[in-house]
Amino acid sequence: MSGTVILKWGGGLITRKSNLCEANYGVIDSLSEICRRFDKNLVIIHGAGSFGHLKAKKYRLAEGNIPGIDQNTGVKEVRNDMLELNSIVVKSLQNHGLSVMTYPPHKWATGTGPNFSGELPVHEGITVVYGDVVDDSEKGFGILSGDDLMFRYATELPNVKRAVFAIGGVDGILRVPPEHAKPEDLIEVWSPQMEFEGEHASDIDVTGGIGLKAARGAMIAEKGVDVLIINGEIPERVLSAINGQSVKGTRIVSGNS
Ligand code: IP8
Repeated sequence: MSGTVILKWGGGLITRKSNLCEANYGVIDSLSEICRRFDKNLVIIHGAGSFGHLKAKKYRLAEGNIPGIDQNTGVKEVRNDMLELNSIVVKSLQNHGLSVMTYPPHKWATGTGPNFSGELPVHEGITVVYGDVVDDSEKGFGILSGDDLMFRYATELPNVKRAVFAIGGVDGILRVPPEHAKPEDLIEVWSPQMEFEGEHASDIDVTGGIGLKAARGAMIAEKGVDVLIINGEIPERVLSAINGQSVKGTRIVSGNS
């Protein structure tokens, strides 16, 4: 097994985003089946979807500690809900016969954004980490997005073959919001100079939606790693993408290419 692929399972893909703590078991199992058919090391970074964003929003956790508001319950609940989603993901991978180790970020990472602190844990086989509520020396706590973990794993592990963001509901980055998009609105190659009207469900999401994926994708591409955003609801696309075969989706190139 030479090389590692870094794969995001988007929160909107593996959960039903507007229903609190509802996992999409069918999608999770189909992604696990794809991982079973893959012969390199994998780092899977899963998002939060309805196990993280709804309560994080309610308790304003992305803003850190707000004097006068009791956010402790929120921090505990979201950490527990994320552990539950994580265990659904890990069990599904294990049921497919895979060797998996998971490392909850609130136990090893501090700070938010791409420069968070902490040594990236890795397992020979499948490593699983996820977007989480982490401690922060200035704000008390904050939300570390899986997209920031993608950046660090893709650029700091040795011999990374590519980084793939598998998302729900769309084929990649679209020129217009998904509800207005036609097939020709898929941007096949995106660089940071290009504008798009990506949807960011800010009523639900406390991190950055597709815009954050595009931004972190460009930072990864800048370091010479191939980056793709694809529709994770179509399992064969995920397999082609992680194998480096041509696939429908958006390839991200750095601003310098
Ligand atoms: O869905 C967010 O992670 P993301 C983590 O990868 C929480 O941005 C707890 C909302």
